[in-house]
Amino acid sequence: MLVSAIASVALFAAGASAHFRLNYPEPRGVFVAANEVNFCGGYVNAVSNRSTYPLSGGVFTINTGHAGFTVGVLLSTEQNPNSWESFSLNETQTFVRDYAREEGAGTFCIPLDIAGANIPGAVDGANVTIQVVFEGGDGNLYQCADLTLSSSFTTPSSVTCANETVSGHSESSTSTAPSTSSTSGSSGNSGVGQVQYLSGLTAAGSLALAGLAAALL
Ligand SMILES: [Cu+2]
Repeated sequence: MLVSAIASVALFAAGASAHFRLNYPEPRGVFVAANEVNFCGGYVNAVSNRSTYPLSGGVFTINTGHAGFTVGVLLSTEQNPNSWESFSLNETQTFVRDYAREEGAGTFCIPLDIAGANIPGAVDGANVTIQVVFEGGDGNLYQCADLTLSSSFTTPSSVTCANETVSGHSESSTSTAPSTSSTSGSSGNSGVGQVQYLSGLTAAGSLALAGLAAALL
C-alpha cells in the first residue's frame, strides 16, 4: 500500500517535469504544468511572503524532462509586477541572466548573480521578482519568484545545488558539484559549467527568444 503510494507520487513527479519546474527559489503558487505557458506560470500577482535571496552569488535550480533547452531570467523591481511591461525598461526586456542553452535533461543549479546585472533598483533590501523563461521545444514557459534581496544572505544549505542529467530511456544519471563541472572535458554531465560557457555563444538564439517573448506583450 505504502509502496504503491510512493510509486504513484514518483510517477506524478516525473510527468510534471515534462515541462520544467523551478525548484528554488520558491515560485509563486502551486505548480500547474498546463499554466506554464502563461505569464508567471499563471500567477499574476506577487505573493506577500517573499523569499529572502542573495543580492550577489545566488543560484536557481530547475528540473525538466526536455533534453535540450534554453533558459533565461527576467527581473522586475516593481512591487507587484503583473504584466510583461513590468519586466521591461525602455521597451527592452530586463534580463538578469541572459539565455543559455543546455543539451541535457534533468536537474540543474544555475548561478544567478543579481548584483552583477547592474539593474537599477535591484539593490540590498529591494523587493524584486524574477521570471524564469524556459524553452524546451514546446513553446516558452514561465515561472516567477518574489524575492527580497539581501547583501548578507547566502543560499541556504538546505538548497541542493548540483546537476543531475538524465538521458533517453537510460535510468543512469550522474551528479556533479557545480564547482567541478566547468571545463572537465567530459560530456553529458557538465550542466552548470556548460550553461555558463554557452551563454556567450547563444546570443542569436537569445535574441530570437527575446523577440518571441516580446511578441506576447
Ligand atoms: Cu514541455
